Amino acid sequence: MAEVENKVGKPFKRILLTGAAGGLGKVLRERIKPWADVVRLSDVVDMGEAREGEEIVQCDLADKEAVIKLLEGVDAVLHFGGISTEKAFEPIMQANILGVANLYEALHKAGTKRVIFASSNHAIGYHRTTEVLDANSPTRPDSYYGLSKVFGEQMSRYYHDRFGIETVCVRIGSSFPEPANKRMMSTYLSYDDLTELLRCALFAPRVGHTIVYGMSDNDSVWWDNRLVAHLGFKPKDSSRKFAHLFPDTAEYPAPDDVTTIYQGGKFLLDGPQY
Ligand code: NAI
Ligand code: 15L
Repeated sequence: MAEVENKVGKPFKRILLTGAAGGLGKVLRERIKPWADVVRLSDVVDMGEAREGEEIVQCDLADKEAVIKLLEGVDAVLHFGGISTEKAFEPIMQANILGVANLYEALHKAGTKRVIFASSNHAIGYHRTTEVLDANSPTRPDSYYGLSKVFGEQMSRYYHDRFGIETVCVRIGSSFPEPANKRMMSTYLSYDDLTELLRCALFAPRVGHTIVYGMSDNDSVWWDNRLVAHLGFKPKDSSRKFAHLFPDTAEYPAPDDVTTIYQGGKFLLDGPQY
């Protein structure tokens, strides 16, 4: 932390948020402002005018020269940009694989030392819902999208081993205003808990290369964060207050439905069809 701490102002001089025009980017835009003198917001789409304490840089993550410029003067990164659902391999390769490779090369050039990578539960989506996973469980992607998140996790591990860049990979469950289905009762991550997890990941003195599951304090869990106590993350919310929305019925969940057998849910069905 010593090398990224700005002694006179807020903890960081400049934080970069990629994917700033997306669902979570919009949620985080104001919430992360107390952490840095300047928040640089980036996305491939237009984001309009910068507000106070912001810089806006429109940039395609697949454009290496643009990403190198994007990282100039950045102390820490919240990497939320990229394709966030299952698509054909080509666009995923551009945004999530080439995009992450460009990001880490640029981080190294810029001397940036701390990254929070928005990974996904779909990196482990082919594990069964009867299992409980921790940070050491093998990855089992459920889609090209999940595979690209595994790539991002491994890219960040490599850059930590090679150059000492620290990354916290957050395998986000389902971060929305409320669970949209029964599955999300297990994977729900409230916006407040997401923000707190990012704060912990940014400010923990040493994180090395950490993998953490992004979930609230839900009752039915598939993931165990005890190996990452060094982050100090204690979720305050729970999906339990939404339980009335999804009563168990004889029809649902159907026991032979793959979307209830595997943790990745319907992403399993969205992958390549031959
Ligand atoms: P989103 O799809 O709303 O936002 C992603 C943003 O990335 C979009 O604004 C999009 O324009 C931008 N983007 C796409 N391709 C790009 C490129 N080539 N260059 C630059 N920007 C590009 O997704 P959301 O929900 O905000 O998620 C943010 C991140 O968190 C994503 O990386 C997603 O995979 C991850 N995540 C989100 C979860 C959730 O529950 N919302 C769950 C698990 C992971
Ligand atoms: C994700 O990785 C997606 O980005 C998000 O849109 C949700 O589908 C989430 O996973 C989920 O599994 O609910």
